[in-house]
Amino acid sequence: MMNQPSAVLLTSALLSLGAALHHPGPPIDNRAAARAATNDNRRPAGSLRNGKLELKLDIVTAQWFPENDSGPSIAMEAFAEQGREPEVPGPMIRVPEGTEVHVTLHNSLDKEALVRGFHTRPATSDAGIRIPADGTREVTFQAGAPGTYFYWATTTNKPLLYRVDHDSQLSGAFIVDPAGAPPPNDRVFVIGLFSEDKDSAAGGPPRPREVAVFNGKSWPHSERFTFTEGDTVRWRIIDASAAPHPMHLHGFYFEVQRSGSALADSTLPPTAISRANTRLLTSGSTMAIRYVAERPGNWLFHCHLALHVDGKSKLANIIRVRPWEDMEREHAHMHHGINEMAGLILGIHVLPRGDHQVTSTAEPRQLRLLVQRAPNGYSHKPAIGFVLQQGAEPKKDSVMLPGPTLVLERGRPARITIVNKLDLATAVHWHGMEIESYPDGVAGWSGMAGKIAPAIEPNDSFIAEFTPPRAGTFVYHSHINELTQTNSGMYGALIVTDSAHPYDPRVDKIVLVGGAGPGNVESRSTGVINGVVNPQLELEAGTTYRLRLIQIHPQAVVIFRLGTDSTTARWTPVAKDGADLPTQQSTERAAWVTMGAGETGDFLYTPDKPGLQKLQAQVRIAGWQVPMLIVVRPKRVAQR
Ligand SMILES: [Cu+2]
Repeated sequence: MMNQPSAVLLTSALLSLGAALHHPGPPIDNRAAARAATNDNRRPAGSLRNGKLELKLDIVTAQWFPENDSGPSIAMEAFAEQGREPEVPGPMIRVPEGTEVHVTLHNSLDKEALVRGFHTRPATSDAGIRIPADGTREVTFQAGAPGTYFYWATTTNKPLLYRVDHDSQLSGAFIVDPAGAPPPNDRVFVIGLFSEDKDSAAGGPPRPREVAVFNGKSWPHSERFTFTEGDTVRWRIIDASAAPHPMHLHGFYFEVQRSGSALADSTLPPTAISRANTRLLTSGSTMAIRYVAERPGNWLFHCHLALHVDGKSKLANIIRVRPWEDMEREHAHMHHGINEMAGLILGIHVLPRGDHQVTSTAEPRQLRLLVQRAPNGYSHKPAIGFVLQQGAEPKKDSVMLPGPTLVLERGRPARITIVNKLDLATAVHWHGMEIESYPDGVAGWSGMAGKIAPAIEPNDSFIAEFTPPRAGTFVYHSHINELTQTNSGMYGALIVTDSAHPYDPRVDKIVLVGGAGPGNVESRSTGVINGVVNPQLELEAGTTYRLRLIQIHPQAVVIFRLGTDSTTARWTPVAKDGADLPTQQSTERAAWVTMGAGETGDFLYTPDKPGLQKLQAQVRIAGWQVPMLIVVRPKRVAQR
């Protein structure tokens, strides 16, 4: 799989920009005066009669408001259903299986548009339909097989992977429901990504800026949901953007039921790993997920790439092309709460059903975690990270890179005091843990009305109390300004044990990929494994090891491959995101896996003979890779 964010970066650096930006200001012409409505994908477009859908779509220019409805806006290209205002994302086509679809497409722009997605599913390719300026084309086709699909257009003649310009919101959901049943009670989300780099067009250094949206809106202006504990939620997510998005759900797992693309969609086979709290959605792919809102409180569903949830990824910062340092300075003084983030985030409130009693009477495990800064933690770059206090207070500049491995027991309460010794506010998220909302680590959000967790201000502390309900491989990390904080070292492995899941460092090997110093959009943080660029592991032939892979680099999609230069080893996945896999998904296979930020995976591996192996962690295009050298020793012969 490609590491698409760098493709975005590269492309945006090559784009030349002609369209006018408005903040606010007079519209360029009358077309630009039309305001793009936010489409929440609840209204099927067109008119459906006697098994036939009639739909008239126009491509127009419209003023898009990705944040506040009275906030900054920009002239974008958008789809409009005839007789209605333009919409971002485009009008949703939703029909039962067996429907004949007749679409009249008009292009009101003064340039050619290439439109894709108006064809029968499944399909193996789609040549698209070219519509000249002011041209009209008609197309009739059978909707085809049920699934989650989308249609989209480009006016810059780009493949989806490179479509980030003013045509980047020309996307619409296309849902085909099974025949003979009422449409399921679900919701549909189209992901959009607008990216621009003004300076490089003028020959200056690249300064790409991005705005990422769910159904046309960026957090905290995206939709929020209120469920009651125990409710089942069904969502369809469509990545119609040029980037991959590792989608993470706080508080509970989701089950991936279907996985697809613009062309085809299918249920997951029983052997495919389907349960996750983080799943990588690549550019152009779709997924249908289901989850039970199991515990009360405030939760998030969000992309785990830092830039797609960063408060600096706002339209105003694209329009003003502000230097990164300015944005950082402003960010540092922001009141930390939900406004500190922006982009691909959906808020979830779960109301309690009945009483909640804390049942465990076990003595809590007490830990004291300090968050500190080491000025030269990464040779020449400052590190921000954790240090575990054992006895006397650690030195002011001591930081563990990565953070200490925390080993907790399933069912035993943990009481972790986080002491913030930084001059920045912070918050710590126990990623993947099915715990109460209050200690979940989203400042200004976690908890419930009346008791919302604050950010941990400088010299302040926070006590996270929770009881891990499941044994497995998890990770903890900063949930504030991750480009700086998580990239700079605020991450560590979190292992929960029980009798069936012991943690024995002789056979349990943590492979933790994270950032190697502060990153930003102009220069991404490079990566390290277990805090170093040249990690080594010593194993013994014939012994079975549990490799606990954790990917928490917030700017990377990492491909792991274990083997020699010429051969790929075999391993057996046994857990994903901390949850054990069902037997039919836990089968031996070639030892490689792609992981987005926030994913973990446990793999059993038995080196069969002595020699050198390598576990390569590689990021395509972005240009860093970390090889972990594995020295396999001969099996020790038992002494007589
Ligand atoms: Cu993302």
